[in-house]
Amino acid sequence: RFDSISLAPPDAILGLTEAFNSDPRADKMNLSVGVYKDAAGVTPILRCVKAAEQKLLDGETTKGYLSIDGLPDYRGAVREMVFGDQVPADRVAIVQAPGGTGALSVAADFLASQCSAGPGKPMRVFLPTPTWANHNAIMQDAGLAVDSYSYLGSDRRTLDFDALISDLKTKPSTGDAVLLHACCHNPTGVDPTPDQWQEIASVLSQRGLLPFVDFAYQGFGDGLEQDAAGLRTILENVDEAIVCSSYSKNFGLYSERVGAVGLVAASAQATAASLSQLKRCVRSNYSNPPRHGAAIVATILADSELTAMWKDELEEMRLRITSLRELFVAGMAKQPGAPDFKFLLDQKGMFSFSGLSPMQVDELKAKYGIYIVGSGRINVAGMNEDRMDWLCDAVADVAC
Ligand code: PLP
Ligand code: TYF
Repeated sequence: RFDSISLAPPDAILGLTEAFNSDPRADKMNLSVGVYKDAAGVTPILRCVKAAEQKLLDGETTKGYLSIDGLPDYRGAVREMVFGDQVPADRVAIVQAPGGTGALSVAADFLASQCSAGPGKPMRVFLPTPTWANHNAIMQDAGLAVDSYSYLGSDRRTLDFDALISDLKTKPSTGDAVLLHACCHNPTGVDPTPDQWQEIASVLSQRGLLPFVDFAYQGFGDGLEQDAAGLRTILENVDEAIVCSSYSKNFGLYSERVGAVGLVAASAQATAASLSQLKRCVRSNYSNPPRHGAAIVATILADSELTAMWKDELEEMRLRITSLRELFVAGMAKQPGAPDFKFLLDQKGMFSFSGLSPMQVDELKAKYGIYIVGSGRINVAGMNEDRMDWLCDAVADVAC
């Protein structure tokens, strides 16, 4: 009966944003949820998106259902962005999904229903420690067994690569999956170097482990192609992979729910069979995906002018985040007795582990209305040039 149901815990990140929204202080600052904010403090609609929407509005003739795997032009564009021409088209299946989260969920359902690590051995998914909190819930809800591998070092600011490799060599069995963040690791901002990707790829290949790649921040690290370099290295070494991509961040389409599952198989036949099973997972879940967000992405990427505009706008967001990192580090360096935050400059994407303790995080919220996730993860993209001195004074007040 419903009256025996207990309250579910709130989402640690989205729950903080609810608290932020109801905080009456005018000078509050949200450094929790991973959304980009411009210098005026708003999450903007990209100009290329507005232009594409105008085109769609003028040209759209039907609201009929999409096919189960989504809009063909969108799927083609995703294949090019994620896989380039590295894998022959007949070995890649792309399924449009509602956001990166929807993609992870479809992929997890697919793995849980179709894959095992041997007769009677359910597949396990190994997640980095730490990882995006939702990973655990999505995998478990799909019925996959979840385990972990080492990622962040005890300094909480660099990769413990020896521990990572040692875990990948010993913990998973052949046929298990290893979840990797393609770039801009959430929540740490710490990514492997090209040499480290090479070694990870070799271990995956030698041990027969499936790369399960979460690609939510393409273009926010070093650039669109550069951010795919780790994935390219993996795909040079293995003949099967599953990649969940999201266009929430790099097209600013958060609420439109645009993502995709990209599956690479060893043969055209295995690809076709896998695609049919991915479609079965979609069908029994939400039948077919929503059109609008995917149509925006497809419209932009089919038009060279809009594509150029998008690349400029994405680059502007990426470079601005880098400059916010620099301003914050420089601002903190001027604070007497403050911890050294230079390590933030080596980290990629929206997030960094700041090293702030849960107590310091609480104090920043109570005293200043600065909202940071309890782990100390900060969304650099929520900072603001004009208020950097104020932010640095506040952080120094709790951290010195
Ligand atoms: N994966 C990671 C690592 C993320 O940070 C996010 C953030 O939202 C997602 C997946 C999900 O993306 P989406 O908002 O497109 O569902
Ligand atoms: O980590 C983040 O902030 C983003 C946004 O349940 C997000 O990935 C956070 C929590 C969540 C869904 C999205």
